[in-house]
Amino acid sequence: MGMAKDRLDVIASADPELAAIMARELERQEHTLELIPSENIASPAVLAAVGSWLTNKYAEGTPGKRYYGGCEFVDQVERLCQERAEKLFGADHANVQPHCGSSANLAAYMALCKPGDTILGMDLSHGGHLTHGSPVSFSGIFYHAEFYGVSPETEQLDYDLVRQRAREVRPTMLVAGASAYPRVFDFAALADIAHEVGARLLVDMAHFAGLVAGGAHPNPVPFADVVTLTTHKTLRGPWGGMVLCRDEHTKAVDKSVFPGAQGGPLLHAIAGKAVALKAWGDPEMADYAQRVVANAGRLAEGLMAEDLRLVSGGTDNHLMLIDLRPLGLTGRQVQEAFDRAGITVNRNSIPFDEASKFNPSGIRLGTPAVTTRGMGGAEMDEIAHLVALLIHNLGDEKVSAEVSRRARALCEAHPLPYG
Ligand code: DSN
Repeated sequence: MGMAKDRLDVIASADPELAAIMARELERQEHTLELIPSENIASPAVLAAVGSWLTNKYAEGTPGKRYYGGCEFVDQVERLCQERAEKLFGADHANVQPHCGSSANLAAYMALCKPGDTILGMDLSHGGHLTHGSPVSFSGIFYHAEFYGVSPETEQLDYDLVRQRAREVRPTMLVAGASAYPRVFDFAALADIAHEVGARLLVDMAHFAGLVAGGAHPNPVPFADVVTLTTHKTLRGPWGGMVLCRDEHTKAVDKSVFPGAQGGPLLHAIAGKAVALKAWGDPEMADYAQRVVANAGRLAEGLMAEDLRLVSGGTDNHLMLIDLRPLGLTGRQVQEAFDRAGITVNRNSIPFDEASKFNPSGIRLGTPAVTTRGMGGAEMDEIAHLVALLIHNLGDEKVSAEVSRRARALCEAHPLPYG
C-alpha cells in the first residue's frame, strides 16, 4: 500500500518491533468488516495532518492569547478549525481543543454547573454514555446524577416521561445524546423541557455529528446551550473532541477546557480536525451522511427479515442494537464469534437488560465505516445475511469459515484509502 507502506518504512527504520505490530493492525483493518458504529476511517489528508510537525508546538491558551512564543502559525491553524466548525454547525463559538469526547463533556459540565449540582441524563443501559452521570465517571462522582430512560413499550424516548423526571428532580443541566440509541432526538422538546424547569441543555452529539454535518440528522445547535462532539466517529476526522456554544458561554467554555480540564492543545490533532471539517463542504460528504443512514435502514430490514429482534424495531440513524435474549445468547460470546469470523462488532447493554454490563444481552452494529469504504445496498443485504447466519449457527466452524471468506471478499472489493 502506498501511503501506509511509506509510513511503515519510516517507522521501521527507527523501530521495527513497533512497525511490525502496526502492520498487523493495518492488515486487520484492511481485511475485517468494521461494524462498530463509533469507528470510522480517517482520510489520508487527516492522517498526514495528525502525523505532522505540529506535534512539536506548545500553545496553552487560545489563539492570540497564548502562554508561549512562536504561536503565530498555530494560531492560524486553530482559528481556521474554529471558523470551519462554527460555520458547519451554525454555532456562535467552537472550542476545538478537547482531546476526546469525555474531556469535551467535562469542560461543558464545568462551564454550566457547579460540583454537587443535579444533572439529568439518559440512562447508560438505555443508550446514554458514561459521562452522562454514571457513578464511575467524573459526571456521577462530582455531580448529583439522575436519569431518564426509554419507554418500555416502544424502547424509544417518550418526552412526556422525560418532562416528568425533569419536574421531579429539577436539574441544573439536562443532558441529551447517546452512544447506543438508534433513533433521532427531538431537540425542540428537550429544549422546552429544560426551559420549563430552569435547566441548561447540553447535547452530546458525538455519535451523530457527521450526520448533522451532512444534513441527515436534526442539528441540536439552535436548541442547546452547549453541544459537544467527537471528531473521529461519523464526522470522519482524527481522534478528538470539540465544544460548540452560544456566545454567552464562550468565556466559561474556554476556561473550562484550559486550564480547567486540559493542558496544552494538540495542534496536530486540531489540524486533522480542520482538514476533516473542510471536506464537509464537498457535496459528496452530504451524500455520505445520507448513505450511512440509508445503509443502516437497509441493514436493519435485512436483519429483521432473518428473525433477529432489533431494539425499538429498527433505526433512524447510523446504528442498531440486536437483542440476543430471544436466542438465549450473550453479547460476549457473539462478539467473540464475530471476531473469529473477521467481523468487528461490540457487545452492548440494551434497555431493561438484566445481564451484567460486562456480558450484556445486546450487540451494537453501525454503518459509518463500511459506508466510507463505499459499500451500499447490495453489500448491506450481504452483511445482514452474514450476521444472521453467524448468530443463528453460533459454534458451527463451517459456517464461521464461510462467513469469514465472504466478509473478507467484501473488504477486498472496497479497500482502505491508504494505497
Ligand atoms: N465509546 C464510544 C462508543 O463506542 O460509542 C462512546 O464514547
